[in-house]
Amino acid sequence: MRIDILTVVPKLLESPFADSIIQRAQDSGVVEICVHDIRNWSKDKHKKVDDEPFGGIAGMVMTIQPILDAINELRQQRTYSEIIYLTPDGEQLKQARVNQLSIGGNIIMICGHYKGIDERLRQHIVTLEISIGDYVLSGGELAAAVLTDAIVRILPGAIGDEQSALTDSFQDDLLAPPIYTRPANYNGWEVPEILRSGDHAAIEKWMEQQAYARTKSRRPDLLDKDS
Ligand code: 6GU
Repeated sequence: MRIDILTVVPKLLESPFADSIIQRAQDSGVVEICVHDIRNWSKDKHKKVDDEPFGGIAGMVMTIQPILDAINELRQQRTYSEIIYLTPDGEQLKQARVNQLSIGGNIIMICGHYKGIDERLRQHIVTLEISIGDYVLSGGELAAAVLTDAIVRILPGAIGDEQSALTDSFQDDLLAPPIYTRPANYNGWEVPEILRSGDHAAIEKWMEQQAYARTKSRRPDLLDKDS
């Protein structure tokens, strides 16, 4: 899979992909993540990528030309299944959408800045709009990093332990159960006896019960939906 991210602040996206699972996924060829500076496509002599909104509204809007030229150049090189615009008024990101994107094809992400991008790009070019929650960030970059991380970590081969991604919170609309490691007793804080029993069937059942109880108390909304 290839993910191309269009931004006016590429520096913001250097470190999120430069370590750990996401770096390893790139090294092993599971994914190619390319961050592009939208200014490189600007035909303006000062490399401008924004302009004043029509209607006498305050703030600046990202113009069509550099973004569309960047997308068209990328599209000449390969096909893309989604052109995603990261925006607070987009669809709120959930694991189901992440799963779907991870088995789809290549993705372009557009990071908005200032007041956002010209509406006509959203109408004619963007295929999916994503928000990562009901709060406002200063740009779409951190949201693009969140979305990319969530997609890449579940790509086949990204996590060494293939079981691991499937047991995440939210994969089955349940939160993850509590988890412990050595020592079994830390200054009187005990690990639950059952986890040390060696009875794998009983442990499995306990973990399911814990996951359910935790979901019921913390996120009851997850239990009474079928989306
Ligand atoms: Cl995708 N962008 C911005 N600027 N703010 C957000 C967001 C996106 N998702 C939540 N807040």
